[in-house]
This record gives sequence, C-alpha cells and structure tokens, in this order.
Amino acid sequence: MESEPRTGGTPSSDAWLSIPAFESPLHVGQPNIGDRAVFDSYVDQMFERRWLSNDGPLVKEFEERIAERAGVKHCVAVSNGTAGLDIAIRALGLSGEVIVPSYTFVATAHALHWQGITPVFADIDPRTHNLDPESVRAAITPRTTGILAVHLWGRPAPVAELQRIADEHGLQLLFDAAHAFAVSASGTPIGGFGRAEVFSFHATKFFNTFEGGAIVTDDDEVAEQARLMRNFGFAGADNVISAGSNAKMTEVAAAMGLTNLQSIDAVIDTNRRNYHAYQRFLAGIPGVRLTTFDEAESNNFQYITIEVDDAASTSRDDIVAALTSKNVLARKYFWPGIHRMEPYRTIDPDAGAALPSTELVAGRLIVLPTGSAVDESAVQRIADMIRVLVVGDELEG
Ligand code: T4K
Repeated sequence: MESEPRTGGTPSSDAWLSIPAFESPLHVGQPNIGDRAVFDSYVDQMFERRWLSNDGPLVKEFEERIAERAGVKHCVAVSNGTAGLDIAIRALGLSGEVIVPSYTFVATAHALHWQGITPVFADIDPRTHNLDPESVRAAITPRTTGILAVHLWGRPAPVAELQRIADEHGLQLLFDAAHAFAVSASGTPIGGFGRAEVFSFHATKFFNTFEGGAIVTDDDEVAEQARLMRNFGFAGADNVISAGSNAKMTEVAAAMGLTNLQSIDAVIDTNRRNYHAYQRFLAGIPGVRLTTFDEAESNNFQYITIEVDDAASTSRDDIVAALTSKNVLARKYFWPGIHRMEPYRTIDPDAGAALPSTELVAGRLIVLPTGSAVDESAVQRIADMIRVLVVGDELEG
C-alpha cells in the first residue's frame, strides 16, 4: 500500500538501529497459560473417568464458575465463540436483517450470513469504537429483527441505549462479548445484558480454553434452547425434540478453562500493568493515541490499541511494517472492516458510504502485544520504536 512520506525516524536512522529487535516474535494474542500441574491433574481425572466430551463433569464445573463470574443464571459452554453466536442467533429466532457493526472480527457478521440473515452494518462512535446508537436507529427497516452489538476491545457497548432502541422497535438484542469476559458496564458484569451474550475463549483471548466459548443469559428459555441446539436437539437418550448442531465443549477444553480461571486475576493484573506502562511510554507522541479503559469498571485490558492519525509523520502501515522487522508482530485489527470483505463487499459495494467512522478508525488502528509474555521493559522498547518512527527522538539512557 502507498504510504505517506516520512519525516520522523526511519528504519535506517541511528536511533532506530539502536533499538534491538526482539529475539523471538512478540505476537498479539499470545496465549496466557495457567499452572501446568493443575492442568495435568484435571486431565488425569478426565482419563481416569474415560469421559472426554458430551456435557462431562469438567464442563459442568466450568459452566458454574463462568456463570458465577459473569453474574448470570445460565452458562452454556460451547466449542468456540462463533458456534456460540450461531446458536444464540437461532435460539433468539433472528431472521431477515440484523444490525451489526462492520468494525469487528468477521465472525460476528458471518454467524448471521451463514443462517441466511442479512447483516446490516451500522457505524461506530469514533471515540469508543463501539456501535453508534444513532447509526443503529438509521439502519432499522421493516425486516430488522435484532441488533447484534460487540463490546469491542472489552470496552462495553452502549448497553442501555441499545436496549432502549430494541424495546422501542420490538427487536432482540444480542451481544458478541468475545472480548469482554471479566468486564463490567456501570458496575454490572458483562454477561447479563440483552437476551444473551456470547464469550470467546479462543487461544488468543486473555482467558482461553484452547478453543471455546459460552452463551450466557438470565433467560431460561434461551438457555434451554441453546443446550438443545448445542447437542443435536437431544433432550435425553434417543429423544431428539428439535434441529440442533454439535457445538459441545470438550473436557480437555474445560480442564484448560478451570486451570486458567485460577490465574485469571493475575493475568488481568499483568495486562493492567502493561496498559499503564504503554500509557506512560507512549505519552506525548504526536498523532499517536492509546485507547483508554474506564478504570472505574472491571477491565481485562486484553487489547492494547493505538490510533495513528494525520498528525503523525509516519503512516500506520509503515509503523506496522517497521515493528514487524523488529519482531513485534502488531496487528491492524479490524482492517479493512467487514463491509470490505467477501461476501459483503460484493453484496453491497457502497456500504462504506454510511460507515465513515468505521473506515477512519479501521485505517488508523494498531493492536500491540500484551499479556503474560510481555513485561514493562518490552513495552518500553516497543514504545521507543514507535516514538522513533514517528518523531525520530534520540533515545534516553
Ligand atoms: N467475535 C469477535 C469480536 C471476535 O474477536 C472473535 C474472535 C469471535 C467473535 C469469534 O470467536 P472464536 O470463534 O474465535 O472463539 C484471531 C482469533 O482466531 C479469533 O478468535 C479472534 N476473535 C481474532 C480477534 O483473532 P486471527 O485471524 O487474527 O488469528 P491468527 O491466527 O492470525 O492469530 C492471531 C495472533 O495470535 C497472531 O499474532 C498469532 C497469535 N497466536 C495465535 C494462536 C492461535 C499465538 O501466539 N498463539 C496461538 O496459539 O483471529
């Protein structure tokens, strides 16, 4: 891609060359892995029982623990977050059109499209990166049956306003909470908003079950439907009462989850420390803005994101390329926006016209590494790289 001319540090400047590359790649989304001895003991129990899947005791225990943490009545553990969205969408009976952000991981829209539902993209608020309620209102048509909102980066979507819109128009409200486990909105844990919320526990999430996810809800009917749909529609041996799929979580995944739950608060502390370090070390770089978290809320701090705007002398893409050359594998999530990905680009090539903030933010954003593989000195080194790329500062010390 074409890039802006540089006036800041360049990959051949002395300041740039003086910053050592990381010896091994520092990925965004490097998994946090709990105590191996704890994991091994769960796996030993699993092998002794010879019970590996199908609503086993580890999955049941895991579900109880997740429901407790999310402050909800029901947790239905599933094989991954996308399967959780598929099932929640069916359990809520969505059809026709569903309003969704384009600025999110592609799974959010795919889950709708796979069921013959048209995802209608609404714009985001450029300050929060979450759905803009006014844009949601403007996207409602007689075919709209629901809103599928995302708590992007683990920052809560405007839950109260979205619920008001849903109530006014008789729409279902579902949350893709893939980023938002262990997060709160106005002091209430994410999990109980809308009719249901869906977590992802993928390896790259701050809390993982290798692959995995959960549908959480206070709604008895949604929970019952989700349980049936997760297991082919079985309501007991030989008794299939509806069309279902297979989205069951395995026992080994639940073992990983139970293990990682033991260290989840330590991981959040590490992420918080890294976030504060990024705040300190990135301060004052013109055109570079760290996305902040409201620290009055519970946060998981799992996504460290910066926006690079026109005041920076180096383009976003050049920064990502230069960081990569130093083994910092930053990501351009969620570029270019789902409306510019297939099949949505072909279905509506002009969707971008109604999504100016999505296009703006998608073109500016960089996700930086954090998690237990990253410490304060690594954060400082990454921030030094960005500073040199943008302003060409000589490094201190
Ligand atoms: N909704 C939202 C808003 C989501 O963000 C996601 C998932 C979903 C729904 C769907 O949930 P799941 O069905 O996945 O449970 C990754 C993840 O695969 C995906 O789970 C996640 N969002 C998305 C944001 O990130 P990619 O295509 O970026 O994956 P990949 O292979 O490029 O890996 C990402 C980074 O993680 C790389 O820097 C490498 C690193 N990595 C990855 C794995 C698997 C590791 O260091 N170790 C690992 O084991 O999608």
